[in-house]
Amino acid sequence: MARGTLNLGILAHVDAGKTTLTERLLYAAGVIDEVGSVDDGTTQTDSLALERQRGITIKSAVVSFMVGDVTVNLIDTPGHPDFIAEVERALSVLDGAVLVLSAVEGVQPQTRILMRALQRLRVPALLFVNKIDRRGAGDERVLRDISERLTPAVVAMGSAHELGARTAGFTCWDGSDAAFTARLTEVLAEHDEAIMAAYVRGESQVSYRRLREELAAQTRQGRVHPVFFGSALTGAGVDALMSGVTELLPRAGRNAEGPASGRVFKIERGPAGEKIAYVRMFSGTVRTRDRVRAGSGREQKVTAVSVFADGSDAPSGSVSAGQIAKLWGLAEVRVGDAVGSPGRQAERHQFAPPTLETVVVPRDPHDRGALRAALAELAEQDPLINVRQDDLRQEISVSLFGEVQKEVIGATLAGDFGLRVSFRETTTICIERLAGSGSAVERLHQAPNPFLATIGLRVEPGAAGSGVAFRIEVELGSMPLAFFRAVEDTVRETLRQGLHGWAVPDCTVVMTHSGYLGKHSLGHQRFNKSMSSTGEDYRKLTPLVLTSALRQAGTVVCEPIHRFRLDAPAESLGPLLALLARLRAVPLAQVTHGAALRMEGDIPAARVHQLRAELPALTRGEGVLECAFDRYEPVTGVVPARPRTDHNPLNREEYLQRVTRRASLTGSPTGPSRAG
Ligand SMILES: Nc1nc2c(ncn2[C@@H]2O[C@H](COP(=O)(O)OP(=O)(O)OP(=O)(O)O)[C@@H](O)[C@H]2O)c(=O)[nH]1
Ligand SMILES: [Mg+2]
Repeated sequence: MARGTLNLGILAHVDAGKTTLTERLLYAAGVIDEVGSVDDGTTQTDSLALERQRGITIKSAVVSFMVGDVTVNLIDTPGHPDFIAEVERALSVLDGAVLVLSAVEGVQPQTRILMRALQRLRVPALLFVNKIDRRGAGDERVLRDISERLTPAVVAMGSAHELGARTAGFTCWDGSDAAFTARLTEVLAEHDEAIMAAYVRGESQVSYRRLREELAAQTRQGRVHPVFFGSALTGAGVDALMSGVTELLPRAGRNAEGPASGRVFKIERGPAGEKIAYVRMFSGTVRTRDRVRAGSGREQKVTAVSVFADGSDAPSGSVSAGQIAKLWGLAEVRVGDAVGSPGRQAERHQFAPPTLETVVVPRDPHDRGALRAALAELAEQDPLINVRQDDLRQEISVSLFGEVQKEVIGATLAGDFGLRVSFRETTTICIERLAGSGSAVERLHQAPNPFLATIGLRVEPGAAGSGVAFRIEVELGSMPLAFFRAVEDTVRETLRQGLHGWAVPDCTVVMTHSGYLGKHSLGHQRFNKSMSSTGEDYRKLTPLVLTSALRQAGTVVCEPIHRFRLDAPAESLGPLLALLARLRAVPLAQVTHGAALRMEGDIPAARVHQLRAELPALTRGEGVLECAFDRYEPVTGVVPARPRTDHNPLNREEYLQRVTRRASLTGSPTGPSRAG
């Protein structure tokens, strides 16, 4: 039995070499006899047909290998920003990570975004500067770039030589290298008083063994990041990295006795369409035939367990704390769900949400039902696509991070579901922010409230990224809990479409008034359902009260803004500035180095695509653009509105007609006969 497990993520900007490095690590560990190639479509982890065709990773994949007595479960993640949601899901199950950089490109936008997430979550990470064999590879330059733009708490673990040549290699330093021990002392002193004292006295009396132990300790706390150099293509530096992984990164906790608790970070469908959930266990054990709760759903029976061990996964009767397994039988499970007891709270989103959306149109109108089912299945694996059905217009839309994701969704619908679709033009997803506070009340038996419920709500602005908070200011005993829950659920649902049709993501909603009509309120009369409050009353009245409160507060439509970085020939500056102005982009800084121009600035997400399209013509094909979401800002000029897809509580008369007509059709007690 293995002595420990390490769940290791490989993260990087697109194309840095994660999948190639994964291949190398598997080879070094003896799992494969031949190193596969991304360019030939023969790697272990880019196993989807689409990944092999395109040479990029789209979905996270798990492989496993043994180093000594440690089982390393490696999660190879996609680097393309359109698939950042995959990285987010992987992040929640990692014990450690290798953040890969390219020795040629250095720190790239996604590298910074990933490093920040690793630091926030305190995931210990080693850095691997890959591609030292490529022409233009640097070592000192990349190290400086890392210290300046990622973190100063880094230690190079050795030196690269013959940079830029096929023969490029990496040699680890040891205790005999004075510059190395001096650097270790300097970095480790930051969080260790004894080392600090020695450092200040200028002594070198701290033993190398002690420095190494302290390096491991601080790396495991995510305070220091050891840096390795190498080439995934030639294998240079890979053994050193492998030793670093086992020496410096922590093992998974092994609380096998506690209550079963795990998290689903990936879902796939087996050959027969059966759902397979990838789960990392944090405590306890799940066995075949156990009934476990997944997410907020019912308990479901686990029908099979396959645990990742040496190489790939193998059938097993159970999975315990620290391990990763595939579970069969959890029919209702969604990615991100907790399995068993919730244990860890669902992590908050680490990255910016998708800022684009598009309408998916089946080529054959008869496929609408099948398309809806297919997208629902894709949403189980990737909830952030946020499939929305617009009943009024008979349209289905999805959220997107970018155009590549759109192509992948189209190709997946065609390849896996036999559905041919087209997409409408991609549009930006705005949000609404409250301009102030607002409140509203509707009382039982007081016209124009046709429902048997009293609801008062106050809305207050929330900080960016804080989410929707629901608070109750009335006494909890003042009405049945189910009614409070109905109000809260409906509040969250209603806030998906604010006054202009965009979601209101950050605000506090306070319930200030409550009231209901119970079956006993009518004294001697027999219980009469049509004269007592039901959940329906609260669900139907809440949107009216909430939109009144929102109206009073007022909302401001905000659009997503990206931060861009652009490299181009200096001579294209004039035309570039003209283009940027036309695209409402704001240059913030620009420097020219000889014939090279570098510029940074802000650009509305809606215009990024156009900039990317027009750049080559302006820069003789030499322009390189990097963009990443930065923040939301109030829209200037014409405020874009999104048509509502619900019963539209903004128009009270129409809303009442809709909800009451529907109710009477379905025979619910909240029909007009009762309201009247
Ligand atoms: N010269 C050189 N090329 C490399 C090295 N590592 C990877 N490559 C090449 O870089 C390209 C991208 O490699 P991948 O391994 O797919 O990179 P990735 O980070 O997995 O890419 P995504 O998963 O799509 O983000 C491929 O053409 C590789 O052959 C290296 O060390 N040296
Ligand atoms: Mg890859």
